Amino acid sequence: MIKHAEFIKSITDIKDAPDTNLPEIVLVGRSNVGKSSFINGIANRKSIARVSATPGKTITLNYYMMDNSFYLVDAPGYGYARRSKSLQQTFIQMLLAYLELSPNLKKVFQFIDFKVGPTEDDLEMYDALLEGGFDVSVIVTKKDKVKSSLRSKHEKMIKDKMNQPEKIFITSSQTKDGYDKVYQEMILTLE
Ligand SMILES: Nc1nc2c(ncn2[C@@H]2O[C@H](COP(=O)(O)OP(=O)(O)OP(=O)(O)O)[C@@H](O)[C@H]2O)c(=O)[nH]1
Ligand SMILES: [Mg+2]
Repeated sequence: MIKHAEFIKSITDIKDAPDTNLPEIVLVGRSNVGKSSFINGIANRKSIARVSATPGKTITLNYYMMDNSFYLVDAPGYGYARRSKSLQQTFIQMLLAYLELSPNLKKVFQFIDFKVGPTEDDLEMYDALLEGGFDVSVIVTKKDKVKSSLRSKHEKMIKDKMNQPEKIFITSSQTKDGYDKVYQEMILTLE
């Protein structure tokens, strides 16, 4: 697991990205799906990344350096209805610019809520990422919120809607379920 995590910087313009050439993994998903919580969980830190019960907490691209060897990049979520259309557009543009212009981007983690399942926005983003040729892993969050008797049904529903993703991890930031496997997947990025 991650031994050392360090917050490096927040940016809104991709030209301000760190110039250290370390590989990057970006976290993409709906507001409130649990992207920032995932960073805290995998880094074993209570609040290196800011988390909130209110959607819309993350509003910049935030670089976290893991074990001095790669970055996790936290991004603002999409699909937060109470945000103005123009602000939602601003965040989407920022993410798209990042995806297009980051030479060290190695992998995209697409986040999906286990209880909610993939939304229209999620499926649109996921398809666009595959279309764009990105290496995408699906990180399903909040496993603990679904009763164990319903979990296999939810898992099947998500896999069916997403057309059987090649790489999919069912996780919980509460119990750390699935984190070992996601960590292994992150390590592959460095090879
Ligand atoms: N029960 C449970 N709650 C979770 C889990 N992951 C995240 N949460 C909760 O979900 C809420 C949103 O989490 P965040 O990590 O802030 O979500 P985000 O995707 O970063 O949201 P934005 O910054 O708005 O894009 C918080 O109240 C978290 O505590 C999980 O695995 N289980
Ligand atoms: Mg966040």
